[in-house]
Amino acid sequence: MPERPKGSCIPMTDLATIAARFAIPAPIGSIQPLGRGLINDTFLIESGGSQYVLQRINGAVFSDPSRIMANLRTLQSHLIDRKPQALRLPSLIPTSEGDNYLIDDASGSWRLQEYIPDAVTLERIADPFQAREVGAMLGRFHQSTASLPTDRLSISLPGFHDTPGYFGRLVQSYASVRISDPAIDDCLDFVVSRSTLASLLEQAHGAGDIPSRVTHGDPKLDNILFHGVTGHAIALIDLDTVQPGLLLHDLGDCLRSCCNRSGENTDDSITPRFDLDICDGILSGYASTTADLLRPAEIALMYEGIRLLPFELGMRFLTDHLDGDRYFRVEAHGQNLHRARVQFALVADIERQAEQIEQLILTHFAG
Ligand code: GN1
Ligand code: MG
Repeated sequence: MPERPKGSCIPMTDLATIAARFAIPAPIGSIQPLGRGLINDTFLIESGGSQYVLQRINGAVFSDPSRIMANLRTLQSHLIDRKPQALRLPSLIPTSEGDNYLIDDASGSWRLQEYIPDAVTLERIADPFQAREVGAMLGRFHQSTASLPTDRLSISLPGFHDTPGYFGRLVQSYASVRISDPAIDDCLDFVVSRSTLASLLEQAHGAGDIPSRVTHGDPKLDNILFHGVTGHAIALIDLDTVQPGLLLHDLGDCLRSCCNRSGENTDDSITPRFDLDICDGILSGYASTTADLLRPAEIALMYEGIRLLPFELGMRFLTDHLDGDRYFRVEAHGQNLHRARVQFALVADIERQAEQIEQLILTHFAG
């Protein structure tokens, strides 16, 4: 994989020049870095009294940004027809030439989106109301896209949830680097002792038990916007990974992010925990907006999906650490190893609470 572009090095004057090429009022006002994303470079732009989100799409990850843009258009027009309540997606602002995105002199792809006003993101879930709101939002997304045939969407990121593929690449990277680090060896033992988990959902999908559906791909807490006053979840952002996939990948990813109250970058003094009350709230909200959507096999495999996503992300972080931090943004070498350990600790806590999680699934989805 090529080196990731270094977003923090983009001079502000260049950013202003890029922003001015979109159909927004001149002159461009303030420009600030925005969000905690690990892949794209994101900036908040002010112009003509309005705010916008300017993003450079990481070309080392997304080789064909036109697919992302086509998917966004397909999704937006599907949702406009259906008008689901309280499911807003940020709209795209075209370039002055009427294109959906622009390519700069260094072949970087840029796009501009509206900045949804009155909305906030949460760093942590604080109460059951917020947990329910998260689940209800993800459910609304799945329910309202269930009638969009998956073949109308392109694959924007091939192999994105190919867990067996991630497993293979981790084993390969481990074999090819010559570092001796007990922390890495422990992680690898943890992964290898659970190798059968990697292919569980793929197999069920291959056997026709669980269908391909429209997925968000990255429904972590940062990507859900809440109304600043009412506290209701109102919008989903970061739609680059919207593509055909498995519903259980989305649900598992949302839970691994939200139920880990200490976040993806906790320090070593904190043992990451999978919070059952938050899980309860999210599943209850999700069940309330997805009546009859889930197949029995999806419900039967839900626990494994919850266990799988932190397992997969842990493997991705660990591989990137071994490969020299080429995929996920880091502040220092070692951060991806640490992130991997947090995800594996979460897997272990999920396994420790397996019975209670299965019980919550039964409570919300049986019958
Ligand atoms: C990446 O860029 P960001 O933070 O939205 C990653 C997700 C991971 C997430 C972990 C395209 O998302 O898959 O779950 O980091 N996105 C991609 O924080 O790989
Ligand atoms: Mg993302």
